[in-house]
Amino acid sequence: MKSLSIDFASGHIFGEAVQRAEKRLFELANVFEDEEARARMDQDQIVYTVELFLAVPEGTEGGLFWGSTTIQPGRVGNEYFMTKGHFHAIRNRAEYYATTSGMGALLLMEPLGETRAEPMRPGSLHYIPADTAHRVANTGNEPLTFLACWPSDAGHDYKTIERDGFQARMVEIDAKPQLVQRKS
Ligand code: S6P
Ligand code: ZN
Repeated sequence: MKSLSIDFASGHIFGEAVQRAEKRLFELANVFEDEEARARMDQDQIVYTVELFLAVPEGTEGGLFWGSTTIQPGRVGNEYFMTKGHFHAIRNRAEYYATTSGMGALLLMEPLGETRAEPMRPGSLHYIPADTAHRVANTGNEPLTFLACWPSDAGHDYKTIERDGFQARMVEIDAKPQLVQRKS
């Protein structure tokens, strides 16, 4: 196998086969509650970066993928910068997240919408069960980096989240991160 390494201090992964993708504000239309605030911000601003090592072709049964995500500190209105969030396309595929630096919250949403948050801090390890949508918010003042490992056939269903959103959002209230449930 070609060389592949992790710097555990920073959480970044390195190697010829590592792919890198950036998500900028213009790619996150309608993700945050305050869409007008997002539209007024610098659209080229990077919200998060993903480094990926796909050991086998996507969709292969029985393999594992490895990734590292860094979310910049920032907010859209009072809502913290966060990932788009997704269910896995094959719903019964689980995943691990492990935080290397920064402070954040892992939002976990069950199929009927029940949403909880697990605090992320350096060293925190998170098991994302099957059938659970996941999204991470950076609630701190520095970049938040976490490692991820998931099955190579899991796939991503972004459409359900684009349509329905999460039932709760991580927002800053009185200078503190709080999980606010959507009024239904
Ligand atoms: C993949 C895994 C992560 C995310 C990444 C970005 O299953 O959960 O690598 O892809 O954190 O989040 P998102 O929601 O934009 O894919
Ligand atoms: Zn995932």
